[in-house]
Amino acid sequence: AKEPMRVLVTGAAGQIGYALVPMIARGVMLGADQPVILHMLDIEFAAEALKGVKMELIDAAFPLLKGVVATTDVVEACTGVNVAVMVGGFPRKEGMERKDVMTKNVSIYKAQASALEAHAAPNCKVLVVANPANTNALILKEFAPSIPEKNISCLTRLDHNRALGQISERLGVQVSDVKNAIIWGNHSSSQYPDVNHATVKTPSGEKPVRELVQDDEWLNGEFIATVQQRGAAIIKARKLSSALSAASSACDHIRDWVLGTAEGTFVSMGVYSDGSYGVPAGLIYSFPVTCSGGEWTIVQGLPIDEFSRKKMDATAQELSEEKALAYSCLA
Ligand code: NAX
Repeated sequence: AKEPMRVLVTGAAGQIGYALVPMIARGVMLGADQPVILHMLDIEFAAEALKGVKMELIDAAFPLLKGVVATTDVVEACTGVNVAVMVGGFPRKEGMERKDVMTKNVSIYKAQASALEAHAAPNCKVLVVANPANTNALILKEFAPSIPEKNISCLTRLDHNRALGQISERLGVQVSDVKNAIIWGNHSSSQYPDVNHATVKTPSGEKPVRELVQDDEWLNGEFIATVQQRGAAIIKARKLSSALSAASSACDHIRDWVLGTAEGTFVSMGVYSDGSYGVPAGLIYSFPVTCSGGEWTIVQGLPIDEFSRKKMDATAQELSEEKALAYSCLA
């Protein structure tokens, strides 16, 4: 039998946490043969609710779940973890300045970076979900210099999955037959959902999405806007932000990272830019990646047209500005 893996979920008493922890305990994230020990962190304000989540995890009698740590102590939460999913953060409330929200999150991610660096298992893989996800991940990277940069990522898989979902709805095909969409850049409305390399499995082989949709105006307009604005549309409908889809996508992100992507398939991950595709190095930017042996690699050599170039640069520009803002909040 495999040794249990320790998985940290911060903000575990929140909405996404509530959807995510049972998925992890069922093996959706790390596989049906992988026992897990859940580490759940939240703040004092949510400590009672967190206890309730722990009670439910016990009540669900998950066969793979070998232990639950529910705590408000960041050191206890981070100790020995192999995977860290950072969902906790300070949300933007109505009337709040961007800078004030950034200041709160910078201080949270700086402190949690230090705790992970000092106490997590060697080679711990980190996924930041909490917004601003790319910049929180960058702060975490900067303040945990001994964690290799290849181990720090942010979630854009939800946006990626949204793009696959929109194509599947439009064409009336199974979403599992659609692949290789790309989310470039920031997990924000400046992201660029790109289907220039996306394909659909058909009885006569794989066909490019553009060839099947035959409507470039829709693909270059409404499709992009729908994916960019999907989070807001969910809030409007549910009066709450995306939770089950975020949790499921976080599992997809970690599963593919740890267990590998299928041959010929790439996925989107926010990772530390090495300058690929002319994206400034030193940003956490969403790229197309393949994963193997527990490591991601940016897909190289995809042709980029002028339309894409502009959109990729615009979202990089926004990330550079966010980075500058984050640094100004450190002072
Ligand atoms: P909730 O407000 O329901 O939950 C957040 C939880 O984090 C709360 O229980 C809160 O007490 C806790 N928390 C706050 N500060 C903390 C700290 N310092 N340490 C530990 N826990 C702390 O939000 P929820 O809907 O679960 O969303 C969580 C985050 O995910 C938000 O930042 C949200 O913007 C972000 N999202 C990111 C997505 C992505 O694709 N990257 C999509 C979904 C979501 O919007």
